Amino acid sequence: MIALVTGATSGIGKCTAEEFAKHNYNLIITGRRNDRLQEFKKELEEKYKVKVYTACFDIRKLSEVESAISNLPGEFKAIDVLVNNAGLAAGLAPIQDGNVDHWERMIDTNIKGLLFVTKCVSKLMIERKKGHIINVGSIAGKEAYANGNVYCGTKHAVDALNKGMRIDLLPHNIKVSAVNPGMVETEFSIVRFDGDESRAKKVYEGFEPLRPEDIAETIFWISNRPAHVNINDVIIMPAAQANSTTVKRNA
Ligand code: NDP
Ligand code: 8X3
Repeated sequence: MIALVTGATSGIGKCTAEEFAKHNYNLIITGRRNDRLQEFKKELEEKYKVKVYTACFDIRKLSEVESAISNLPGEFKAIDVLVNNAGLAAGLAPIQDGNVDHWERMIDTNIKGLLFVTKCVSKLMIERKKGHIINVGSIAGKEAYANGNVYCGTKHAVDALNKGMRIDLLPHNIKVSAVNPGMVETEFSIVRFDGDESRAKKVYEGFEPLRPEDIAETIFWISNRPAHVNINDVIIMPAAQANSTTVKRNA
């Protein structure tokens, strides 16, 4: 079995790749930071004795996505599971003060990047009449929160695309599912706040956030249901987080 995980250099994607490796899947790991990909490949191959192919590309660039997928070695073209995980938030500001570069980065990555990868990989799945696409959405794709405007918009788009893909790929025997997490402590907030680690740390202070492993286990569980079962959509939150903005923090 082969799983392709986008954004496997950090956080949820990295843990998801490891979860599949633990269960003996061969892996295609992707991201823009090649040093991390090479190091992770070595670690997975040594620890789990699986085959790992690295594909370093920017999901925002259609030509890079097309060439990465068409250049996959033959044995890695038989992708059973695609995890559309790569994504980011950039900034947190009221709409009128929004930074247009931030908006473009989020729209290009979270929506267009996910679409580019899906278009290329679904064609391979259609040829084999089997496959499973698991989209990483967010609680931000279910509700909007103050200053989250464009990030929430991109994740609402993922929610709609998840439903649309499921319909279009149904005749081809391809399952489509989504996982929508609440707050998970990864590099997400460091990226959102442009490298400001102390601001990022505050996001997760005073309560126990989800760990990337929690999401990885859920993704693997979704991928591993019996053939006649599909998990359409999962919302997974820290026990201390009721919705996007209601968090029970210690005083
Ligand atoms: P991280 O910042 O830890 O990981 C993000 C991953 O996405 C990295 O591997 C990064 O790799 C990759 N990525 C980002 N942009 C690109 C790009 N243009 N091309 C290729 N890869 C890219 O964050 P998380 O693990 O938290 O985020 C993973 C997903 O989970 C995202 O879609 C996020 O929106 C979603 N999510 C996160 C939540 C959280 O609270 N953390 C909650 C809900 C959803 P590289 O930089 O090497 O390219
Ligand atoms: C990330 C969840 O609420 O921190 O998708 O933006 S949130």
